[in-house]
Amino acid sequence: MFDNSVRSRFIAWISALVAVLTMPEMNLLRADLVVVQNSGFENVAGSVVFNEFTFGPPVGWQIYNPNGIVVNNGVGPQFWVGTLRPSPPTNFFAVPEGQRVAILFNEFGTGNLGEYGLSQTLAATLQANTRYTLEVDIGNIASGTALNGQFFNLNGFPGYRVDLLAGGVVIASDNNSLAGSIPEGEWGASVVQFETTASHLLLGQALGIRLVNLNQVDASAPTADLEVDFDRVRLSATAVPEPSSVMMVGLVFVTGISMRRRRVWEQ
Ligand SMILES: [Ca+2]
Ligand SMILES: [Ca+2]
Repeated sequence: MFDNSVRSRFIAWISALVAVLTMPEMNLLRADLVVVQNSGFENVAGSVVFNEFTFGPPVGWQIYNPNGIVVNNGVGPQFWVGTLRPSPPTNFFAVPEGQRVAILFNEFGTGNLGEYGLSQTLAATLQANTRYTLEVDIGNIASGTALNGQFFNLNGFPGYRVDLLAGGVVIASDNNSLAGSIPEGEWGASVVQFETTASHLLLGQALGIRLVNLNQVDASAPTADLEVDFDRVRLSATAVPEPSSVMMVGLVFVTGISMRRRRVWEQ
């Protein structure tokens, strides 16, 4: 059993350890936000504006179109990539950030033709000994009538994926983990985490983010249009101590404790 004196010293050592680990000079356990351009999709310069919608990729983002199905010209199968300025409670009960959200929309009859989405390559590069946390709000849009009077059946949810990339290679994903848990008209929080050690093949390569509509027909709503919405993209990087740093701090810690205990016993 520690007496009060030892307990107070123990607490002092724990406090000192925490202070050391969080010192800026040590660059340990400190989360830095990584710059994501237009992370809330409010900047739609250059897009086609139609009432509450804009069509075309929001500033800073590119259309991800691996199956060649996104045309965005109003002709043929309709796949619309752009933004929506909802008027709650129509479509959504709330907007996570600002006024606009990103939309990945395709009409009934074009489901199951493959995935598509938005992507962005960041200025930041993959760093060693770093924990990355990518957070995105995922929206399950509810059916509603647009300002032009057109009703959209948006029942169900076609599935989503959020990818974190380095050098164009996916290094971590949230593959539709929130499916079935976001009610119509509401938002869920997607989290993707990835941690590097001292070495990784893609260190120094540009980081990237990809937001995907899986475009899967929902069996509970087989005649609905298919849409996933996104907002509030955040990426943080936290330096994690190298094992050698941890061992050094731990050694100092244990040595300090044992010296303190020996002094107490010698009293
Ligand atoms: Ca927004
Ligand atoms: Ca829906």
